[in-house]
Amino acid sequence: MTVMWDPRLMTGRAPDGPGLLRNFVAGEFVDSGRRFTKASPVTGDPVFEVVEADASCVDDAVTAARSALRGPWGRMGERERAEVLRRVADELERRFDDLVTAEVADTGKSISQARTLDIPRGAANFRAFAEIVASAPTESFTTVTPTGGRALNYAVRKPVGVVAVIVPWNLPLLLLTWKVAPALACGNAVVVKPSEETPASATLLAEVMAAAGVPAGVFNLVHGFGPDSAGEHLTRHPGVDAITFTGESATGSAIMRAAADGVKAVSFELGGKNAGLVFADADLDAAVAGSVRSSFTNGGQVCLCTERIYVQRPVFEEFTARLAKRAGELAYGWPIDEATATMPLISHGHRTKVLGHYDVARAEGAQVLAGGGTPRFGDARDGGAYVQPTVLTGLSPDARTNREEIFGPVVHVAAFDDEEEAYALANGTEYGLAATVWTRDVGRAHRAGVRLDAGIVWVNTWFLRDLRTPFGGVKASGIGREGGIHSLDFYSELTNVCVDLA
Ligand code: NAD
Ligand code: 6OD
Repeated sequence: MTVMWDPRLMTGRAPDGPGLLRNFVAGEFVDSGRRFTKASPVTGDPVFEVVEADASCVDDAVTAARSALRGPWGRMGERERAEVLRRVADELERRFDDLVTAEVADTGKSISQARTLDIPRGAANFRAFAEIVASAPTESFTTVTPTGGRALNYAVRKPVGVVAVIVPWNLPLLLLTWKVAPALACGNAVVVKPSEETPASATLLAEVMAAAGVPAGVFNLVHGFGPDSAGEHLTRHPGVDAITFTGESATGSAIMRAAADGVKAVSFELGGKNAGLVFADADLDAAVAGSVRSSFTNGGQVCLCTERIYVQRPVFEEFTARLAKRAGELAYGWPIDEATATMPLISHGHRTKVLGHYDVARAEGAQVLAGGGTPRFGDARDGGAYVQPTVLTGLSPDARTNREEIFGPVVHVAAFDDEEEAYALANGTEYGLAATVWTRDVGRAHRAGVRLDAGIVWVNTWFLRDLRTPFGGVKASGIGREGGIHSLDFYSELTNVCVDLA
C-alpha cells in the first residue's frame, strides 16, 4: 500500500495500516529486499513499512548515479542547475502539508516546529545553494614565464562525481537537503541514505525530485540501517567518490575506515557536548529563555543543543532556579497541538539510553532540579518514547554526565568564578561543535569567539544560522566545513588550467 499522508499519522496512528516506503533508483520507486517497520515515537504503534535496500539495490543506485553524470545533467551549466534547484524548492513548498505530516509522523516533533523550521529550511536550502553556486567567485592569476612572457592560471570547478549522503533522524529533511542541495548545485549525482528512524520525508523528497524534473539517476534513495545494511554497502561501494555524513562521532570513525579503501573524500558533522556560559553581566531573562531553547528544543535532539551550562557565581542560584522552573513548565501535548513544547525521543531504544544517563547522573551524586523520569499521560502516548525535560547540578566536570553526549532534554548546571575558568570548563571536552555565551560585555563577546574551541560560537542567541556561513565542528565533532561557498569546496573539484600566453 502506498502512503496517503493522512494527518492522523501525526498522532501515531496509521488508520489504514502502515503504508509502504520504497527505495528510489534511476527515477523509479523499487521494491526489493527485506522490509522493516517504523514505529511512531508518540504511541509506539507501527506507522510505516520500509523496504531495506540490499547490496544489489545499493549497487543499482550507484550505477544509476554514475550514468546520470554522463547524461544531460553532466552537461548543464551552473545557472541551469540553479534553475532546477529553484524548481525543487517550489515543489517542496507545494508538498508542504504532506512533508509536515511525514516529518511529524517519523519524529513526533511538534507540528509548529515542523512548519516553522524543518520544512521551510528544507526548501530554503535549495534556494540558498541556487544563489551561491550561480554567484560563486572564480580566481585567476597571471604568472611570469621563464622566457619573460605571461601565463594565465584559472581554476575550473567540476563535480566530484557520485556523492553518498548519510544523515541522522533528528532534523531529517533539514539535514538531508542541507547536503543534497549543494551536491546537486555543483553537478554531482547523489545516493542518499536517511536514518532507519526517519524514512518518510526522504521518500517524499524523491517524489519532489521527480516532479521538479531532476533527471533520473541524479537523486537516488536507499533505505536501511548502518552496519551490514544500506549504510555500509554505500560507504564501501567503489563507485562512490565522496561521503558526506552527519551523525555520531563513533559512526564517523567506522565510515572513515570504510572510506579509506577507496581514498574517498569525507565531510563529517558529528556529535557534541556543547557548553553555555552565562556571565553575571548578562540579561538574565534572555539567558534563561535562550537556555531553555538551547537545552530542550526538539527534545534536546539537536547536535547544537546545550548539555552543560556554566554560570558565574553571583547569578548561579537565581539562573539555576529559573531554568529548572521553566523546564518543569514545558507544555506536554500531542504533536498536532500548536502549544506543545516537548516531544518524545525518537525511539524506545534511545529512551533507554537517555534514562540510563539519568541513572548514571544520580549514581554520580547529581541533584535533580527538574524532571529525571518519564511522564504519564493516561492515553496512547504512554506507549511512546517520552522522557521529562531534566535539569541537573552538583557534578564535577569530569563526571560521565558532563563528558558523554546524551542527546536528550537534559542539561547540567555548574558555577564558575572568572572568564579564564569559564573557557577552561567549556573547552574541557573531546567535542567542539557549538558554544553559547550570554554577556553584555562586547570585548568578552569577541574574546569568547577566539577562546572557545568550537565550530560555532553564539553570543546572546542560539541556533541563528545564516546558510552562507561555515558550519562544522572541531575535535571529535567533525571534519571540514559545509555552508555557503565552503560547501562548494567539498562538493566540487578544482582543476587549475595554466595557459602560456606567449
Ligand atoms: P548515527 O551515527 O547512529 O546514524 C546516522 C546515520 O548513519 C544513520 O542513517 C545510520 O543508519 C547511519 N549509519 C550508522 N552506522 C553506519 C555505518 N557503519 N556505516 C554507514 N552508515 C551508518 O546517528 P543518529 O543516532 O542517527 O543521530 C544522532 C547523532 O547525530 C548525535 O551524535 C548527534 O550529535 C549527531 N548529529 C550531528 C550533527 C552535526 O551537524 N554535527 C547534526 C545532527 C546530529
Ligand atoms: O543550520 C542548519 O541548517 C544546520 N545545519 C543545522 C544542524 C543541526 C544539527 O542537528
